Amino acid sequence: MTRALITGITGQDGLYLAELLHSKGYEVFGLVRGQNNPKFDMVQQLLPEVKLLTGDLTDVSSLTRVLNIAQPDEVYNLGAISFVAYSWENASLTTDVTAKGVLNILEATRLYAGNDISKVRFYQASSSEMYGKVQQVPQTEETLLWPRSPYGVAKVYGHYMTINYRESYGMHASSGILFNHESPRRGPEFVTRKVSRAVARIALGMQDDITLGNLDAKRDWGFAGDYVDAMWRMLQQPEGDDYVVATGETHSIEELLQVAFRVAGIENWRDYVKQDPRFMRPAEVDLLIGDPTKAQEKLGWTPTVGFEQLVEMMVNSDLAEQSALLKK
Ligand code: NAP
Ligand code: G4F
Repeated sequence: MTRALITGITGQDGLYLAELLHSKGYEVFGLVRGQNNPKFDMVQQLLPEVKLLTGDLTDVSSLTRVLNIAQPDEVYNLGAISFVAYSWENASLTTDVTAKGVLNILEATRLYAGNDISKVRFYQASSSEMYGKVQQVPQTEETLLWPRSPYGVAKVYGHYMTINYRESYGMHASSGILFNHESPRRGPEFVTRKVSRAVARIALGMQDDITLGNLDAKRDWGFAGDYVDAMWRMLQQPEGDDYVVATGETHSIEELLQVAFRVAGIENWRDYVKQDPRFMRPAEVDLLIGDPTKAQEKLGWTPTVGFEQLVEMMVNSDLAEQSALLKK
């Protein structure tokens, strides 16, 4: 039985990845941070077969303990402070977790492997936010990185540290440069879920409008379930490498709003949308669009859910969730 350790198991991707690995017959271990983290019970109820261990990416000794208990063949480092807007307000913490945390888990993994570095394979959750002020359209594995937030800078550190462990120690370490991926499990602070939830509540008469920031930014949005499959495929290759995972399509926040309101039967969406500078960022990433050719050719990976289907899935899920709340 292959054994896997997932950091960030309580997040969107961690849950999908744990389900995928379990369906493939893996023994799955998950790192959960904090004392009495309420998400511990949530994961245990959803995935009772997963073994949860407490630890924190900022605490190397906890990572060493967890690795020794889990004895993984594969380590997926998904844990991070992942909300870009929050990263300006908590830049030092973001650096500790999202940058230095990668070094901590890489080093703990190297020490766990001991004299046999081939004993374990490593995945790092890198991000299209690393492209920031984009220097090439579409973005590839070779595009110059120009991060525009403390989060983006931290991810660049983790990306290069992963490459360094591959090149310095021969570790099977892969960096997935994942573009935005969403699902009904997306945190409500991110724009897609903020929109899908608000649209559902507006359609049900529970809320009057939604207040957002920049509506012009464009993102390459895919479905999280597809993206965790790409992570797994990376670790099944003979060598570690870097891969862009994206749909190759981009859409603005305005288009997101238009489709989301249409799913709920509302055409005059502008009547329900307000803007407020408090949701604007000190520096914006205006346009992200990835070129997934390498992932397609080497991993045999293709996205299965398109933009409109994704938005429909999220709005319908929130309509069901909010209707249930109304009935209570
Ligand atoms: P998410 O839902 O925000 O999950 C982040 C996870 O990190 C949570 O489980 C969180 O635990 C955990 N975490 C936070 N601080 C930690 C710490 N100090 N020690 C250990 N764990 C900690 O993020 P996601 O959307 O699933 O994304 C997964 C990874 O992919 C992240 O690294 C993210 O930066 C990266 N990424 C995401 C996207 C995307 O579009 N979703 C794109 C590119 C890259 P709690 O639940 O306890 O807070
Ligand atoms: O949904 P977002 O907060 O995601 P963002 O900043 O693109 O980051 C996400 O994707 C990255 C991959 O590229 C991940 F690495 C990262 O961890 C995270 O998962 O914002 C998307 C866009 C931005 O341009 C933002 O300015 O939506 C714009 N936006 C406009 N109004 C808003 C809002 N974003 C949020 N969260 N809330 C708003 O009210």
